[in-house]
Amino acid sequence: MKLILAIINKEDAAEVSSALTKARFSVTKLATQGGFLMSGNTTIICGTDDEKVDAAIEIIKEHSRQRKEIVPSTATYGIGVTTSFPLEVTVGGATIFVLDVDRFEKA
Ligand code: 2BA
Repeated sequence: MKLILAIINKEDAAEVSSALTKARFSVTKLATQGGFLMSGNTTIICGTDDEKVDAAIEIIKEHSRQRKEIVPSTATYGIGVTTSFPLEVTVGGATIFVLDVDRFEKA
């Protein structure tokens, strides 16, 4: 068995989760925050059989869009002047980790 952790944009979360559920995967959604942008994203947890991992990842990819986010950035020059300028960052579609599950029980 494997555990899929997929970090996705919170705007895609409902669509990804319902597509996985429709395909009979069990899903838990966590409200999370990215360390770089410090903005909310969603982490989907999905435990599934090894042979179904690729199908779950396909569904996640299909429903996660890449987005451009603008973040404020600053630069300091030798003369002691600091200016701020917008920096464009490409986020997502999905950042996916697949972990081995040693034991799974429902008590
Ligand atoms: P954030 O940490 O808020 O990062 C948002 C986007 O900012 C990233 O998109 C990447 O394009 C950029 N970025 C992140 N760290 C950076 C840095 N140190 N310098 C320059 N640019 C940086 P994604 O790579 O698509 O990541 C989206 C979200 O997925 C991340 O949100 C984070 O919550 C998570 N994530 C990505 N890689 C991860 C990893 N290796 N471990 C844990 N979480 C990860």
